[in-house]
Amino acid sequence: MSFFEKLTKRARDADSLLCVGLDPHKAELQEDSAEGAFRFCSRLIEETKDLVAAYKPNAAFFEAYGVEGWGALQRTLALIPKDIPIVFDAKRGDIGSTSEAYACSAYQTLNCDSVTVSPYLGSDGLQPFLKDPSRGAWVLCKTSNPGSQDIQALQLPSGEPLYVHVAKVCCLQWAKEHNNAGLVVGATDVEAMRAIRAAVPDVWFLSPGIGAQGGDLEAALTAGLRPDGLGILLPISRGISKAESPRKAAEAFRDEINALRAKRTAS
Ligand code: OMP
Repeated sequence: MSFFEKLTKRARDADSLLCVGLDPHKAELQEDSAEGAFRFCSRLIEETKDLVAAYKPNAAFFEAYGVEGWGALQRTLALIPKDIPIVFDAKRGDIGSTSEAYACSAYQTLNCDSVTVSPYLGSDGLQPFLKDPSRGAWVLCKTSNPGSQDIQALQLPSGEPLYVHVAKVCCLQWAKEHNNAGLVVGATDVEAMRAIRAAVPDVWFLSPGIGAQGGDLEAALTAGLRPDGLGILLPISRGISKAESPRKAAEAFRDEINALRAKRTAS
């Protein structure tokens, strides 16, 4: 089964486009240690595993605890049920031979289904993440932070913004063989999302920015959902982890997303 078939199946089976982010920020932990990070993630997974389409652990928060942190990441990954796709958020990408090692780490050593990657080193830097159809790469296209305007939005001589070019070249050329590239398109810039959706109508988006970053869920879904009611995975970290009841917060996000999907597919 290809990575995007697995994601589609899980999204349909769970009736969810919600991706819970596993970001053990030091300030949110009961105990500032790798064990504290593991417990934080373990609680989130336990409370939300029937509600999610995917989980997205961000490597940074584990690496911050050194070798014990890496162990906590591996123990966290082992708690995730096999039918739930994992997005390893590590924003990899290097020269081809180094990307081979990064891909081995994400896919073989950690056994994650997908990884976030930068397009900046070009096609040879991305190929190692794309050669196995059962794995997927999420290419940074238009990120959710304010600084995404600095370079990603530059206008090319063709008149199109760089992020539209990245979307087309990565998905329609570099990942053409297995169709296993998705795009990171922040939910905070709906104009960009609309333009990218027009350029690549079928591609899955990973769209952070809802919750702590203040993205507008309805506007994002209107701009980015595919007509089949799929095509966007919405990772939310602090908006869920900081809630008094992460389960209730995750349920509320999932239900709100589904209500908007229903409205959109009915129209
Ligand atoms: P919250 O803002 O707490 O929901 O966290 C967002 C998560 O998504 C963090 O792990 C970020 O590193 C990540 N992220 C973005 O916020 N913006 C992006 O454009 C891309 C990512 C990402 O690749 O996941």
